[in-house]
Amino acid sequence: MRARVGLARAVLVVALAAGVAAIVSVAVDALAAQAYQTHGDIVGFGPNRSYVSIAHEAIPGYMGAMTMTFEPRRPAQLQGYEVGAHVAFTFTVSDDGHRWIDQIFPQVK
Ligand SMILES: [Cu+2]
Repeated sequence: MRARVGLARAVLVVALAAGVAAIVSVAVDALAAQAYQTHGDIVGFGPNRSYVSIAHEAIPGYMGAMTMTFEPRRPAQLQGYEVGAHVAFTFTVSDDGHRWIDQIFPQVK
């Protein structure tokens, strides 16, 4: 009987530790997804605006100025913009390398 209680306690401790480990793992994933902000000029769109190509300014901690593509989280984010528009935006780089636009705003040059 005493051994049973000990085993039950051990199982509980292991289950709690696994739960804590799962929570810590989720928190670390959230930290790993890096968010950045910059601005630039729209130079093109992918089919059905599945992505936008932006000539962006330097992004401190990430890269220098260049032209590259970003994907909208929602199609509506890219509505109303034309090639040549100047935009300010924030984006998150996911573990698999996708650059997701979090927020995008028109900017006056
Ligand atoms: Cu770039």
